[in-house]
Amino acid sequence: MAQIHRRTCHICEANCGVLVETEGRTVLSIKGDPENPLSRGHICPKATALQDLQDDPDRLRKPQKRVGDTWHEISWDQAFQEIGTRTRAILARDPAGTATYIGNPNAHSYGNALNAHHLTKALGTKNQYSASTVDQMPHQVANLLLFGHASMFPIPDIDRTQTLIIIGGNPMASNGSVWTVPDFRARVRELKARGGQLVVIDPRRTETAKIADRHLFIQPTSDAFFLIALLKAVLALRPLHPLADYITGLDEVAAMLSRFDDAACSAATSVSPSDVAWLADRLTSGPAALYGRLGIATQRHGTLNAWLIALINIAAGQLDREGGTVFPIPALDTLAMLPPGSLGKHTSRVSGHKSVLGEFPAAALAEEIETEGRGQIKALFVVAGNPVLSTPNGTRLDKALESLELMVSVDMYRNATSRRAHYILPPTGPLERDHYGLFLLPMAVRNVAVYSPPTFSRENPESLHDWEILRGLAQAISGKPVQEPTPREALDGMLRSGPYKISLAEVEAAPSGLDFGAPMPGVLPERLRSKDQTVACAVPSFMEVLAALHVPQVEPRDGKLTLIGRRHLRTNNSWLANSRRLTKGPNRCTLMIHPDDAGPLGIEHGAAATVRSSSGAVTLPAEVTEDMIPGTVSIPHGWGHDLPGMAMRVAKAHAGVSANALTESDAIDPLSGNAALSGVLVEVEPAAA
Ligand SMILES: Nc1nc2c(c(=O)[nH]1)N[C@H]1C(S)=C(S)[C@@H](COP(=O)(O)OP(=O)(O)OC[C@H]3O[C@@H](n4cnc5c(=O)[nH]c(N)nc54)[C@H](O)[C@@H]3O)O[C@H]1N2
Ligand SMILES: Nc1nc2c(c(=O)[nH]1)N[C@H]1C(S)=C(S)[C@@H](COP(=O)(O)OP(=O)(O)OC[C@H]3O[C@@H](n4cnc5c(=O)[nH]c(N)nc54)[C@H](O)[C@@H]3O)O[C@H]1N2
Ligand code: SF4
Ligand SMILES: [Mo]
Repeated sequence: MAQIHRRTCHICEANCGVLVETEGRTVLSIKGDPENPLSRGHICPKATALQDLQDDPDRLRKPQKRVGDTWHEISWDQAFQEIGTRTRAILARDPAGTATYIGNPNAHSYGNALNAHHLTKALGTKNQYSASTVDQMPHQVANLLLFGHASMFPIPDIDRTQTLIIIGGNPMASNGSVWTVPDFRARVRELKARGGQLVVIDPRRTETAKIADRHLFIQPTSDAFFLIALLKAVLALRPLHPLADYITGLDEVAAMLSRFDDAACSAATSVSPSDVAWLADRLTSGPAALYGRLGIATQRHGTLNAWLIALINIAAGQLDREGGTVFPIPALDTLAMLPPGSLGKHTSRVSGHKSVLGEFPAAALAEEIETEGRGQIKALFVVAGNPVLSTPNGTRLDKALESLELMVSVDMYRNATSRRAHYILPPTGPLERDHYGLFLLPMAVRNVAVYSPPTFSRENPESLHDWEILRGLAQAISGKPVQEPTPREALDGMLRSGPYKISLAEVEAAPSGLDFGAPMPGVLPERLRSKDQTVACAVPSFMEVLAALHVPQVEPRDGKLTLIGRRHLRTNNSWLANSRRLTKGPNRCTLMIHPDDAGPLGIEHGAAATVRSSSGAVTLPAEVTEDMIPGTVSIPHGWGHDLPGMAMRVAKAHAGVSANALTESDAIDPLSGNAALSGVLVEVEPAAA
């Protein structure tokens, strides 16, 4: 008999409600859940990939051990026992010789999020790496130093704003990031229906730019100078605007900005002073929100950009305001659960990077494996990550991984990274586990609580959930079992002590979700976690960087072009590469290039082009398009699935090339350790025949 299960799609941050129709262990269909108060029936094509992932014959179901180039299926007992013994031997020689890399899907699994620390604790390692430093770390550093907690993300109040300005984000493809905003398109339609406007600032005319009222092209990585000009313009419009008494130091920042020349900023960014003035007017004349995302974060000035965006919202009176930017009050409060975040607790061995939120830059992982001496990483545990394809100069990292004495991947595929592992430990299938949007509901456009039980029981009774694997590894290494409530029990406890004092049973009784309404304005004073309960705008470390900043001269680039990335609706980083449904259609791993650049270089639409940087070279088809700003080219990341030893047949047939063969591991935002993925200088030429 067919059955309908209500659950949350955990693939991207949008957390859409889905209806999964099943018969036995067969999925008949996956549709949007119209009763989910957050997503209101919306889904994207990726939801159907849940089924592809669940049924994929290439998905690993048992622990794998590599001996030389040969893979063997082994029992869980053998896997844990051997990993424990080998890790202890390495630790006995050098207690600092191990490391972890925690990938993106950990943010989409509350079981992982609550248990990854058991592994790092058992290893006793300071060598912690994650996808955060190729992603949102700049936002978190700005949150920490402005609001006192790295997880205090202000989000645009899209459902009540009149002007939404997006810089460096493409929610039409990504469905939003550090902003849980399912059904973005419909929300924009509603914004326009009430007379509001969407403005996009991006070096590419993106899918989001195409539904916007205005799109302004901007030179990649020049954002800080645009944001400086915009902050100046906003301050000039509202010189006497009374700020809340807990906001201090904006005048100090304003004084520092006066030395930046508007005309020079405009020349560097390609955004005209009149457009800056128009944006400042929009930001100060009604409910409005400025939102910046990945494009402003993954560059050398990432943290400065995140800070300036917050200051613009503050100066325009749009922080903690209805229709401006707001702070949700989630049913499960991450502010209570997570420490605020620390800076500079540890220093990395090779390049002396300061740790940020207890992590070193993912860009520095390769050098810590390569460089001999005490503290050299000899054992690496990768949990749900694919850093060979997702971190800068992945080719260099790939080589480094080969030299490890022990590498363990907790992953369901033998992919670009896990092929280097000695052990791959696969978790239960995606529909065999429960879900709660622990890290994502706190950034949602409505305060909701929604829990999904597993749709299926474990296909194989011996298989383990990720959290059980993490605890198993911790026990195998430390010799001590982890005695703690299960994630489900912990969830219940956290919900009960949370802002709405509800039990998990009450949440489960509403399978499409409990709705606590739109985020309320005016909550910042009680949410603030800074020591003196103020928002001190003139953050000393940021002011120092600002003081040393100079508007770059626009210089000829010796025929070089600037590389940026992009996302497509039918991918999710690298982890849906083996989905039959999502890989259908035209090749999406192309080099986008403006006709003005393509012409003189002899690059033709559809023909192969070779792109070269100081890290390496790739060859891929050119897509000649006026959607790019001239001088800039774009390659999506998460591709390059034809490496020897991989076992992903669908992915191999649609391999593409890795953008991170071109990015550079020494390009880092010094304030956050985040990789500067945007702005790599490349040479482009027709591929040799
Ligand atoms: N050039 C460039 N590089 C980028 C970006 C960019 O825009 N441009 N974006 C960056 C961003 S934002 C991110 S977040 C990173 C992502 O970086 P990573 O997290 O390192 O890479 P993913 O491609 O997300 O790989 C996720 C891995 O987890 C596995 N996986 C999926 N679900 C599960 C699960 O439930 N359990 C377990 N155990 N494994 C699972 C998948 O098989 C895959 O191997 O990439 C970054 N890299
Ligand atoms: N379909 C799909 N959805 C996803 C993912 C996916 O891979 N596919 N990945 C998920 C993850 S892990 C994340 S973190 C989010 C990211 O979500 P978004 O932040 O929306 O990320 P992108 O779509 O990469 O958009 C970044 C934009 O920045 C622009 N950009 C690049 N360089 C610059 C620059 O220097 N300045 C400015 N102003 N803009 C620049 C790019 O052209 C691009 O339009 O998406 C998530 N959702
Ligand atoms: S938008 Fe994200 S959460 Fe919603 S269906 Fe698509 S992948 Fe799933
Ligand atoms: Mo990400």
